[in-house]
Amino acid sequence: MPTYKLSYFDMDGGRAEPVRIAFHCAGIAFEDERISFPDFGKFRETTPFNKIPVLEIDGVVVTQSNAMCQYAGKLAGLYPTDDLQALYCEEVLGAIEDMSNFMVATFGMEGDALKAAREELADGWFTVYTNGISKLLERGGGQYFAGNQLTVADLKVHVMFRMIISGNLDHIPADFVEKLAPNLVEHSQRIANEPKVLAYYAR
Ligand SMILES: N[C@@H](CCC(=O)N[C@@H](CS)C(=O)NCC(=O)O)C(=O)O
Repeated sequence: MPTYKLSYFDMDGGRAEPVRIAFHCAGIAFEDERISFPDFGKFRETTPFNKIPVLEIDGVVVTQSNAMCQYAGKLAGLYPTDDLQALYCEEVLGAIEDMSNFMVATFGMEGDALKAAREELADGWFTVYTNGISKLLERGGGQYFAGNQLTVADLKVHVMFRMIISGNLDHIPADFVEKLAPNLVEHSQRIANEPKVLAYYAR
């Protein structure tokens, strides 16, 4: 069994969280290195693209959270074996990456500039992507995004949308998702109550 070390911010969310959950579901022990925000400046210089997460497998560093999702998802049985369903799964992972990038562009802003940027985000790209991801859930049958099973796509969507639904993203109304896509609110609650997800957070 290889040794795994996953390095990311010290938060139960973001790009590494679906990978952590998938490793846990696979029953794979990994070093869950949590980087504090003050330490990130130095740590990033040690990474290939100055970004996290990074995953070390037997000491060899790999990057790109969606690739990690696919890898850990396959080990955990949380990735479709059918090629078309795998394509659907990847599509969702990529769409959430796009959303992350739109959101991160507003980080570091303050005051009126933050308010204006977040309102533009809510009216613009977040509306487009929330509607689009809602339709992808319908395409999947309404319960899961791909293969009629829990996959890393559900985990990645859940991690993103539970944050938006929580209302903790300043200037994005807590009912933003409910108004546009109630099926994504139901999905988020359902994924939070999946036995595998409950077991991860109860660990
Ligand atoms: N495509 C990369 C993006 C990684 C990424 O942007 N990570 C953020 C944290 S979630 C980061 O390290 N940002 C630092 C920066 O852009 O300066 C992936 O999916 O892993």
